[in-house]
Amino acid sequence: MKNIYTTVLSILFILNTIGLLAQTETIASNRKSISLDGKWKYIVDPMQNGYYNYRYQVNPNGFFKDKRPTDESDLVEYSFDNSDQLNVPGDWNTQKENLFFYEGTIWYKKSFIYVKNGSRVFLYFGAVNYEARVYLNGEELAVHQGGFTPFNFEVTDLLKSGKNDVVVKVDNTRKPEQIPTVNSDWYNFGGITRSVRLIEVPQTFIQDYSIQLKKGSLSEVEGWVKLQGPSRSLVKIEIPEEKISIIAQPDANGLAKVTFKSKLNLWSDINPKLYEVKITTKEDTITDKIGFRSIEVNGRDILLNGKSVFLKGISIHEVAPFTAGRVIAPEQCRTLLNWAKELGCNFVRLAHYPHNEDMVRMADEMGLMVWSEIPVYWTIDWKNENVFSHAQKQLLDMIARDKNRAAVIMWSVANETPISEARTDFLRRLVETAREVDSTRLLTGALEPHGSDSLRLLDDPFGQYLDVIGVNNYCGWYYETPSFCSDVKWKMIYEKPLIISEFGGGALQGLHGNESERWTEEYQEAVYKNNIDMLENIPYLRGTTPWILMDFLSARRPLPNIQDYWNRKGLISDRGIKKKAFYTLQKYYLKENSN
Ligand code: GCB
Repeated sequence: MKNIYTTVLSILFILNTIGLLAQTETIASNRKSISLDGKWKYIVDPMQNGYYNYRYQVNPNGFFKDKRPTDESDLVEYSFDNSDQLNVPGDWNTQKENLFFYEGTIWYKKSFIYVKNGSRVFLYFGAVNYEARVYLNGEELAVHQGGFTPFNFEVTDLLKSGKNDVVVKVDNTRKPEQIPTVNSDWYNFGGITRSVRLIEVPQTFIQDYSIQLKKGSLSEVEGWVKLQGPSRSLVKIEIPEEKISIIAQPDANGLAKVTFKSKLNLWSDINPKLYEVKITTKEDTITDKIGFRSIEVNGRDILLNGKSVFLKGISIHEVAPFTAGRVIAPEQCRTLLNWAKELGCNFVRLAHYPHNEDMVRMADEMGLMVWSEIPVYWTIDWKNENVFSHAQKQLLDMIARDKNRAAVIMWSVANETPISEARTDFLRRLVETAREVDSTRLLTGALEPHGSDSLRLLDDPFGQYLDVIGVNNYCGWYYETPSFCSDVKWKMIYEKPLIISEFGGGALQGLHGNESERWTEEYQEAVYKNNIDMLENIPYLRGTTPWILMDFLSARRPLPNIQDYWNRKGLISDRGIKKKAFYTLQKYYLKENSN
């Protein structure tokens, strides 16, 4: 077997040398930690005056120095002390009315007391959208880009016993060379959107681990544990419930490989069994809850633990019910996933970017299989090698965080990207990257069909690299009217499983009329009924994730009194009220259960 850990390291090394990675390698985050969540002071800085001087050169005495006037004549034109506060985690847009449409820089500051105790300490961010420039006690640590993946820095030497200050310059300006780029159909929520923590570890600690069933096997577990630090003591991996206890010897790089056979109770949507897995070294212990399952394709079938499965899914944005903002609490994840369960789902598409870790862990516990994706969305700058590296890094970070979650059965590398040679090459390389670091999951992407309205043809050349073909198709919404859709036929050039990864239409909850009236619940219901008729005529269909569970904010959707900057394609309103189409899809999934 290829040493996947070495592959990850070499990719990270290449990224590092071209200056795209400033943070230390991702560390496993399921550890006790000191939370830095709560109120943070903030300064809105649309001119980036806290970073550049009047000649637009980087100012060595920017806001990160957190200066205070030394006497009454001293000129200091900012003050964290006298500034207002924002909640972390949280987007700024839905916390302050005047920041609703704000895109640009905001400086965050948090003071905290720390007592040094000999541990190594990492400053860990769940996610910051989009660019985070992080300072500790006035020193710049590094810059991180990408709004949905975690990052961390070792701060052992910079931390003081007593009062410490973290300052973060957060910038959510949309730019063509970013992932996503300037154009998307979801809200560009800015801010420190996920938790911030200090993680204390011993001098040599368990930096990361991967423990999963070996590809193609239902009984062989294969994985690795990576130590960081000087000591190379033995590593013990235990699954107490199965009386499994394995000892492994780390190599000079701290990598200990593990394989063992056992008749495990396998994870599935019907039996979401998670085992407590304990990893111990002389100095460190980490425990996790891990499920074991296999996922493969065979011709046009998707096999979960060797048995064909139909993916009854729904697409979900990481938007909280009732608040309109980003998800900030586990209960909000639970509400969303409970709705998916009520709908009859065994599958969720976490669109269009990696959702927070709680969401994925909860899916693991609830028996919901997951499609997880990176925001390679619409029109990316395909020919720019830096953009590719950036997309690749987001993909690697997503996989690094969730590789031990049985629920995640497929990685998606793209959504609705326009066909060209450069784009197909870009996406092919992403697929190859994912396969190198994770051989156990399926690769997918949401493509677009061609052909006529009544015969949808799937021949996108990118399909050749995927295990499962996803396709978005808005019959009855962006083309034709709902009644047209039931007779639409499909032709796909690939002998692979197909998932209709999006269909749907908008409805303002509570607006009623006849089914030809746009924006009524009846119109949306007709879109669902007729599209479901169409689905039932596709023999190689292996799942669907209609668009979308709940209404979500989108600055592209201004229609007054209907949208008011909401995409209304939710089956549930932002106030948690189910629309008629919810029950149409629920009925279809109930029927699929009895088939
Ligand atoms: C799509 C996109 C999704 C949009 C949706 C829509 O095809 O993938 O991000 O929100 O259509 O509502 O138009």
